[in-house]
Amino acid sequence: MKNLDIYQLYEKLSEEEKQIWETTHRFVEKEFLPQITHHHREETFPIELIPKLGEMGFLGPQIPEEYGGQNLGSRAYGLIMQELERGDSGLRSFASVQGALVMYPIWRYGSEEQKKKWLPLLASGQKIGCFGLTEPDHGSNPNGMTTRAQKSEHGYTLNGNKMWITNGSIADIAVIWAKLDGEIRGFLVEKGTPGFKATTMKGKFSLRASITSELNLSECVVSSENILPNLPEGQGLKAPLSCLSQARYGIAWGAIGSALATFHCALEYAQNRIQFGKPIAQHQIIQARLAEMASDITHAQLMAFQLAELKDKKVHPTQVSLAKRNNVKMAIETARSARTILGGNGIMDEYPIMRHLMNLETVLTYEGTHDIHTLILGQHITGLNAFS
Ligand code: TGC
Ligand code: FAD
Repeated sequence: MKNLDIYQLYEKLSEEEKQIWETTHRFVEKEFLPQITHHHREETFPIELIPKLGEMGFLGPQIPEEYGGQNLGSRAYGLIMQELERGDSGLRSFASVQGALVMYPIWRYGSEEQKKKWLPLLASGQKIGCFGLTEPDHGSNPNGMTTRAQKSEHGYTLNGNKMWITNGSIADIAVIWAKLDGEIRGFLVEKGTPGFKATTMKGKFSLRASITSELNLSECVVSSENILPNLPEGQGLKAPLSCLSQARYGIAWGAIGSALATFHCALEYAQNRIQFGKPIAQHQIIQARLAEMASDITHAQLMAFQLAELKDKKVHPTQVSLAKRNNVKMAIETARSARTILGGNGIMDEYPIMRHLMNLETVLTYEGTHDIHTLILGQHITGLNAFS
């Protein structure tokens, strides 16, 4: 397996972690990469691979075994995300949404019945989930959401619209965040519930191998058993934000995978492409680019390894923001530099670079934009809140 490990960080991995890392890598190489160009061109996701993703243990790996997970440590979880995103950000997104944004809230805030009913099915990939927080008019500021829940005779009636929802139109279950008497609560909305509609969004230049949808809830009635009950009163946005922390952590590792893909592609190309009578890798400016990439990737790896240790003990959301922000920026800059090294060939889908570069424009935006994470850090440093 190609890796970049100048600081010998991966030598710290346990045998189990190494095995998980290598197995994920092999799976992506053999089963996913041969199909990605087709799916990227067609704007489709390889849905037939979903049960396999479950079988391999990529869906909700940190969920306890009694609910179908593997109770893995944070470093093993990170390595899975790294290798999935080395394939494509859309593949990592699928696993992030299923594990961090659907299984995690059900596990953390759901009833025992909800956990027993949904978690094993989601872990095995027999059922697909989505997470509806963002709305057409409320992206960076989800607290302003206008989706409403009202207590009704048969349970709760939901009204509102969600936008940019990964897996929305292929999902069997949607975790919908809505305000009930002014308080943000989570609801499980099953596919086929009258008044619930999911429409696939087409025309994305980024994350093309991932399904993104709009959700419409119009007088949509869910039963009383479909509210996530274990969400302490007054938590407000804290509950959905706690899910985002799980997914942002995965992105911090995933971005390294994307950067490794573009770095190795550029390195191999530079070693073989002859200009002015020698491999371009022998020209100083190309070496400078490769050195910059290697240095930035190493920096990101150090952050991810340290963040994994913190996450297994106690991690603060700001620590997650720092790594998501840094590592995605690192990956997009690495991809841009790699694209330059390939010259004209860099824009062709015969190579993975342009696909990663386009994907990373989304990764830079979702789960909190780069600038929102800058302001989260700014607040931590100055003690002053730029959002209010
Ligand atoms: P604020 O007052 O800062 O926070 C409210 C309460 O929540 C606490 N908190 C968190 N808790 C857990 N995890 C986090 N990450 C947390 N961040 C904040 C906070 O301490 C506070 O608690 P308390 O006890 O003091 O009340 O809330 P705010 O309304 O000012 O919002 C701040 C802001 C802008 C940082 C937040 O709204 C934000 O993060 N916005 C970005 C929105 C976002 O990331 N959306 C993502 C949607 S999902 C998605 O993109 C999925 S992509 C699919 C894929 O991953 O593939
Ligand atoms: P806006 O919030 O309108 O931001 C526009 C610009 O203004 C950005 O540059 C932003 O940084 C800036 N800005 C906003 N507020 C401030 C401020 N206070 N100070 C300075 N600058 C500011 N959401 C889900 O809920 N579930 C999903 O599964 C999901 N999947 C997604 C998949 C894709 C492909 C994409 C593109 C998005 C997805 N999202 C999902 C939504 C994503 O989280 C939002 O796009 C993101 O939070 C930004 O919201 P917005 O697009 O409305 O941009």
